[in-house]
Amino acid sequence: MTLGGDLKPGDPIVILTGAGISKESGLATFRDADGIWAKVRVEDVATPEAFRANPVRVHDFYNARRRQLQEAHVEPNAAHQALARLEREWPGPVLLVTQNIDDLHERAGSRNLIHMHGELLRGRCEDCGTVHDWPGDMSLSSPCPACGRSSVLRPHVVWFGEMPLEMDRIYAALDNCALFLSIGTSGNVYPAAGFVQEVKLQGTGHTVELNLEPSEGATLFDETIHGPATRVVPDYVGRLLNAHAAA
Ligand code: BJW
Repeated sequence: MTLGGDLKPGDPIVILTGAGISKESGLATFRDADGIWAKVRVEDVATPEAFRANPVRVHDFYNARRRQLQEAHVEPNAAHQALARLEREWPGPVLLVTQNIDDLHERAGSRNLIHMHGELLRGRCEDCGTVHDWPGDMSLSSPCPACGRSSVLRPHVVWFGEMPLEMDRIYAALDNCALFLSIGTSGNVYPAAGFVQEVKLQGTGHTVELNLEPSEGATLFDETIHGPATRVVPDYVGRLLNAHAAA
């Protein structure tokens, strides 16, 4: 078997990324010992119930993360850049599905990208449904730019119990892909954690995990590569492009 299974130039590739890919850019993961959930409780900030009960606390949590994301030292790293390179140079479709709400993939140059858990730099009006770019702080007194009402804006993110975004497009791509890469995710949160099984059940894709350590679902993958994303992702992408350029 060649690198990437029986992958041929032009075959479709789907990549799933999680918080681990942005860790070396200075953004915390969720479930590591120094992660976000070690400092705040999920049920206080990442459910619709938490937002209804205490919108100020939830806005404060996302405002702080929005400010941090725009600090000068937070930049795409070599792993984000390698995935953008893969999209540019692979002679077939490459769909990048990220659970991350940061914008580091876009900044690195990825274009065929789905933010299945939403985007930190956007806000959504719960009244008129309009989604707006929102780089600054958000509060109860921020009026919706479309309908003008206050106390209706929320972060454009997917909380527990809510439906992730663009699932039909994601499942169609998973069912048709020849290679599925899962990068920097612990495999704790569904539906993303079930994507590897979807590829195995519905499709014929070769599945590879690239993560710092074995994830919850590591044994479900055909191949696992463990190490920091800034090392293992550029290395894997380089080998994949070289192998198929030489083929
Ligand atoms: C490195 C590294 C380095 C570190 N290099 N790697 C019971 C059973 C099954 C499911 C459920 C259940 N009860 C409820 C559910 C559903 C629920 C769920 O999954 N709960 C589980 C906790 C059990 N899911 C939902 O509610 C979702 N909606 C849903 O299911 O709708 C119904 C539906 C069903 C079927 C189809 C379609 C729809 C919504 C989930 C929303 C998640 N939201 C959050 C927060 C919002 C965004 C934000 O604030 O940022 O999204 S939670 C948080 O976890 C965030 C992340 O995107 C998500 C995943 O985390 P991720 O990315 O995996 O991070 P970590 O920290 O967990 O892992 C990082 C990894 O990186 C680690 O492995 C490290 O080792 C590694 N790493 N440094 C490489 N340098």
